[in-house]
Amino acid sequence: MDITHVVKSFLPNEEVISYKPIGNGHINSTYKVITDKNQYSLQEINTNIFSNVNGLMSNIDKVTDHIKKKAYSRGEDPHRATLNFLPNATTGEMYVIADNHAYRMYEFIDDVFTIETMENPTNFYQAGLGFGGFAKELSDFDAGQLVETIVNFHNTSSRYRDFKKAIEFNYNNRLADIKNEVAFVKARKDFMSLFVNKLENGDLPLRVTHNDTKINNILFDKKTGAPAAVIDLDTVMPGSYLYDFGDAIRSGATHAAEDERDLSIVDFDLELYEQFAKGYLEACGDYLTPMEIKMLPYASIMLTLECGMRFLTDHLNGDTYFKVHRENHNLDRARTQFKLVDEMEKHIDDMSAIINKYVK
Ligand code: ADP
Ligand code: GN1
Ligand code: MG
Repeated sequence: MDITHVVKSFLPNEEVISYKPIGNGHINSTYKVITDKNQYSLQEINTNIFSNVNGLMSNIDKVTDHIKKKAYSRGEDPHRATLNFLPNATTGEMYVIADNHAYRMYEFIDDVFTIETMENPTNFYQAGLGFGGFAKELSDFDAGQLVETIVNFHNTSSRYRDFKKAIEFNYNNRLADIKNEVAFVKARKDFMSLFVNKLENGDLPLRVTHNDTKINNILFDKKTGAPAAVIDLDTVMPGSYLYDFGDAIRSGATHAAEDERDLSIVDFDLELYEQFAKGYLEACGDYLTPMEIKMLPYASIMLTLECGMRFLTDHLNGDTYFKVHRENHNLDRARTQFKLVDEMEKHIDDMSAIINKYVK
């Protein structure tokens, strides 16, 4: 698809030299754009999923502004510390609607790398510093300023209700082949309300969180290996620190890809877990309440179970939410997540011991 005219609507005075799709996100489509003057990311926002583009971009504008001001006051480069979006040249808005799609553009950050599958514990320690740093940066940001871009996003009980509906829907009788996976989820129904209840009764505080801390959503500095910027900010909204900690562990404390078909190589690596926990608590441990700390070991299980259940739900719904690239892709993804949950459950005491080791 030709996106030159979209780029031109943001940058009327620059010539597009080239563009190519980048990243492996399941929701939006991202392109790297090179013009005669600079490099950018152009992103098509999936408006079936993010229906309130105005609210979403207003969230991102406020949050990135907050992070930029802090970076600036520390003498750091605000153009590397977070994403810098371009206003549309015609409308002045931070996005544009073209050909029935919503697009936004932001500066491409140079000399960084991203990681799809974690291999090096040092990188995961740095990711802990990065995501913990993000929590710290936003600890004084008023959650009331943000809209919920996806309602009940990490409400695991509500996700379970969606799963039950998908079982009824049963696209193409897919249920017939996934009895074990369905039973695996159902056996954990009661656990799913653990955080939901505590957030509702005030035992857990509401925070400003990222909510999609997959390890490919952080940029690392090529020269130092240190975290540069946390990206993919569509789901930044009120949430719990437990979500961000848990989702990073889900995606990073394993050597296997999220869609690995050979389950024998899907491992939960405690060494990786420890390195992330160390970095995370070093960065924001002082901001956590005793209840958040107590719940941290359960966070990885909750977020991995929830994600696996969401993949299975989408499989049962006929693959309408996550992008799929092969037959049974969502089912393969669900299976890796359940294998991880199984492994994590066996190591709950080890996870608690690690958290206690790094709590100040
Ligand atoms: P998606 O929704 O497709 O996951 P992301 O915002 O996470 O979109 O971007 C996808 C990938 O593109 C990232 O993992 C990263 O490798 C690269 N990328 C995105 N934005 C930038 C940027 N500003 N600077 C450098 N790389 C980027
Ligand atoms: C989606 O967009 P991406 O790929 O970073 C999803 C996350 C899931 C993740 C699983 C808005 O994230 O919630 O954890 O896939 N994002 C949305 O890989 O649903
Ligand atoms: Mg992403």
